[in-house]
Amino acid sequence: MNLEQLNKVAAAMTAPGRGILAADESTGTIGKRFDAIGVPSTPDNRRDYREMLFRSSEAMSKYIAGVILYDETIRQNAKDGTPLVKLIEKAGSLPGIKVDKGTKLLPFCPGEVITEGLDGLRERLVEYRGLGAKFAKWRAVIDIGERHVVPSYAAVAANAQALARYAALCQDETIVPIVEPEVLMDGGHDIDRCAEVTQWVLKETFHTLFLNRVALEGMVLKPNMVVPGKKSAKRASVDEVAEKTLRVLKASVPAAVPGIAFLSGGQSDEAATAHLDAMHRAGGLPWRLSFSYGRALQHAPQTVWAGKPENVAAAQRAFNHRAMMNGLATLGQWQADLERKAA
Ligand code: 5MM
Repeated sequence: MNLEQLNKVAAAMTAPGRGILAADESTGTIGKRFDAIGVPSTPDNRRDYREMLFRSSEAMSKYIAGVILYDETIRQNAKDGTPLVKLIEKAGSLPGIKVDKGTKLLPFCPGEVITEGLDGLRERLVEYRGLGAKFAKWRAVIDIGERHVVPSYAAVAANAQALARYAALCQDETIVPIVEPEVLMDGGHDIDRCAEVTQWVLKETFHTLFLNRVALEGMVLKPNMVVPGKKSAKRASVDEVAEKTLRVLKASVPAAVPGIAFLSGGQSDEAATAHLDAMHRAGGLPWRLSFSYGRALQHAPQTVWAGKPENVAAAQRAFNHRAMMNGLATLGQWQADLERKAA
C-alpha cells in the first residue's frame, strides 16, 4: 500500500471549494432518470448526457474535484473519439469508478439488503486503474423501519464487513476507497431516530475497517446527513440538521479520515447545499467536509437538457451553477439569495 499517494488523492478529492460528482448511476437508475425527462436510455444518449456534464468547463475545472463513473462510462469515448476519462482529466478533475454490483435481499431479514461485488474485485480494480481510476466507490444501503427490527444487526454487520473488505482491496491496489454506508431517508422516522441509526452504522463501519486494517488516512467517507424521514410530519430546520449531523459524525468518525463527502439522498438541491454550508459555518471541523452528490447536482441540468442538443449550453449553465453553489457551501460562503439571482 502506498499510503502517501492514497492520502494525497483523498485530500485532492475533498479539497476546499470542491467536491465530487456522482455520475455512476447503473443502467437501471439512469433509465429511470431518463424516463422522467422523456429520453430513451441508449448507450449514445447516456454518453451524450455525461459528455455534456464533463465538458462543463467552469464546473469541472473549479468545483468538481472528482467524478464517479459507471463501468460503461469509464470505457466510453466522447463523440469526437476522446475517451470520457481524458475529458475529466483535462479539466483537472480525478476519474473514479463504482465497483459494487448493487444490492440483493438479505435472507431472514425482510426488506433488508446486502451489497454484492467482492468476487473478482482485485482483478477489476487492476483493470480500472489501467483505465485511469484513482478512486472507487461502494455503497451499502441501510433502511430504517420498526425499532429493534430494521435495521437488524445482521444487515448492519454484513454491510460493514463488505465495505471493509472492499476498502482493504482498494488500498492494496493504491486506489482510494469511498466508503458509503447510506442510511436511507425513506420512511416516517424523525431526525433523532436517523441520528441513532446513522451513529450505529458509522461506529460498526469504522470498527470493521479497523479490524480489516484499512488505513483511515487513505479513504473518503460518504455518509448521509442526519435528516427526518421523507414521510415524517416533524420537519427539521437547516441548523438542526447541521447540528445533529455534526454531533453524530464527531462521535463516530476519527479525525484521521482526511475527508467526508456527503450523498444528497433525495434532499432538494437547495437543502443539500444549505445543510453543507451550515455545517461549515458551525466551524471546528476535524476533517474536510464536502459533497459527493448525484441527484442534487444533476437534477437541474438533466431537466434543462431533456435530450436536446440545442439545450446543451443552458444545461451546462445549470450544472455550473449547482457546482458553484456547493463549492461555496464547502467554504461556508453560500447564501440563499445567490439561488434567487440565478433563477
Ligand atoms: C449516482 O447514483 C448512485 C446510484 O447508483 P445505483 O444506480 O447503483 O443505485 C448512488 O450510489 C450515488 O452515488 C449516491 O447515492 C449519492 O447520490 P445522491 O443522489 O444520493 O446524492
